[in-house]
This record gives sequence, C-alpha cells and structure tokens, in this order.
Amino acid sequence: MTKSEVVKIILENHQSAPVAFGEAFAPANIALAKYWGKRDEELNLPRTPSLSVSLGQYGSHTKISQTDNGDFYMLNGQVVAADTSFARRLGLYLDLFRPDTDFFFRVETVNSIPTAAGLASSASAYAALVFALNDFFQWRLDKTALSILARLGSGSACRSVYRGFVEWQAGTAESGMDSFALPLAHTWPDLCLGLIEISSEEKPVSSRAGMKRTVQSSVLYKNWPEKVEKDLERLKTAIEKKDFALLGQTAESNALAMHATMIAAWPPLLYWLPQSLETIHKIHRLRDEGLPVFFTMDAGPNIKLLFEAKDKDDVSHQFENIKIIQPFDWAGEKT
Ligand code: 2P0
Repeated sequence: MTKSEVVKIILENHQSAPVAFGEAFAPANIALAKYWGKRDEELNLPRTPSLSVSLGQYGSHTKISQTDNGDFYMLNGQVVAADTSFARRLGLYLDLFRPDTDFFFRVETVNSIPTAAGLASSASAYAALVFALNDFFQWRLDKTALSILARLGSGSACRSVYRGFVEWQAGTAESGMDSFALPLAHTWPDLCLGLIEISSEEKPVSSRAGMKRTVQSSVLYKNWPEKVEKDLERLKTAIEKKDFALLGQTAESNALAMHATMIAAWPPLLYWLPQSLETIHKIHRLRDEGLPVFFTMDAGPNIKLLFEAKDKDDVSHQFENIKIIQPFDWAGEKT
C-alpha cells in the first residue's frame, strides 16, 4: 500500500477547507524501548512496538499557510533551500495533502529542542506539521488518525502526538491502520533526563539507512523483537510501580542491545565516539558508588541520562554542560 492510499482512507469524509493558517506544537520524544527496524519502508511500519517519554516543553512549533509560486520553508528563522534533503523530504510529504498540484505551502518551524543536544527533531517536526495541517484544513481528525499520518512522515513522529509515556503499537495490518501510538495513563513528575552532547555533527549514516542495514545484515537482529517485548513489559511495570531502578536498567539494557544489533551489521554501524564510551564508564562508576543514574542512546554518539529529581544536584555536579529536562514539566504548553 502507498502513503497516498493511506491518506485517502484517513481523509475520507473529512472536509478540506483551508483557513488563513494552521499552527501547532508537538513535543520531542526519547524512546526507552527503541524502534529499530521496519516491516514496511513505504509506510514506516515497525517490526516491534516501542515506548517513549516526551520531552516536556521541548519540541517543534509549526505554522502553515498557503503561498503562491512554490513551497517556502523556514526552520528556526532561516530559509531552507529547495535543494536540501530536508526540503525534498518535506515537499514529498506535503504532496500527500495538496488539494491540487498548484497548491503550495509556506511552512515555518521553530525547534525548541536544545540544538546542541544531538536530538533528532524529525519526530516532533512531523507531529507538529500534522497537527498544523489538521488545524489549517479543518479536518478535525482524532489522535489515532493524526498519529498514523505523522508516522508516514517519520516513524518516531507517531509517538509525538501525545505527552508523557507513549507506546507505539506495532500492528499487523498491511495498511498500517493498527500501527499508531497510545498514551500510558501514568505520569512520573520526578523523572529527569540529562542530555549530554558528545558531538553535534551530522551522523554519517541516518537512522533510516541504519535500521535497514541492521535488518538486512545483522546476525543479532533476530533476537531484537523478543528483547523489545520483554523490555516493554518491564518498563510498564516500572512505570506503574514507580520502580526507578527497573526503569533505568531496562532502558539502558534496551539501548545497548539495539547498539549491539548495529555493531553486528555489515558494514558495521558504530555510532559511539571515544567520549561516549568514557561517559558510559563514568555512569557505571557513579552507579557503583551509589548514585542511581542510567542512560539511553539513540542512533548517534550522544548520551541521555535518566535519574530522579532528588539526585539532580549530584548529577549536574558530575557532568559539565548537561542539559536537564523534566519530561512531565510542561506548564504553559498545550497540544
Ligand atoms: C527511536 N530511533 O525509537 C529510535 C531509536 C533512533 C534510535 O526512531 O525512517 O527518524 O523516519 O521512520 O523515526 C529514529 O528513526 O526513522 C528513531 P524513520 P526515525 O526513537
């Protein structure tokens, strides 16, 4: 099935009457049980479920309107050139929603995610874009439909339509109509994330290409679905019982297992830099000394610490230039 066939199904019986502009915010998210590997590359359908926590007030704010003579995109106040991969990908996505071929969009996005933190912004960007399109065209779609549309832009974006803990259920349908995110009922106000930037350079292999290579060539990938399934259950128990050690251990182990699948791919995907490894050893040493701090990593060298609010001072004392985020602190922002 193609993206445009899915869009057609979702927008059936929904009016498409653009107003002057649409705008919206969506939070970024970090997975505690990772999405790594697709069963359908066209529709970004995952091989496993995943579970994330949103980044509070940090994410993307997008404003969309109609313009003449071609699309016009701005990112963080700068015009985006049409020949960039960012513009090409966005333009192809917007093609799915143009009422006719000479309908053009002006899209302005501002990311409030600390840019130096090496966090992928495609998740919040595509979720905010879908929210803004929903506002602009007055579709009045529910969150399930919006999550599916966001997934067509970037898989992890389907989780950014909700705040807090979010599960992306993998689904089994060929159309992907059962592959969308759902929020978990529990909150955890004392949970803290610490962003540690190791490098802000663009990574040599994108997540999209990296997961494809891993599925195709990693001898360890066959163990991944079972690992995620177990970790997902552990994480849900940890969240329900507010068992921080279980949450931290599970998230760290899941991230390391994902990296193990990548390292075993060919050509190998080794996103770690020497400083990533130094930081991992430091985290393990601090834990041995009694500080309950864990980490997760995505497809890159940067490290995201997990700890509780009571340990904030000790953690920030240990890591220079750490950026602390409280995922459940989102006063002032609404979606
Ligand atoms: C995650 N990542 O669960 C995992 C962990 C990276 C490592 O979701 O091809 O940018 O757009 O569906 O969503 C990054 O993958 O990939 C990602 P596409 P996406 O957060």
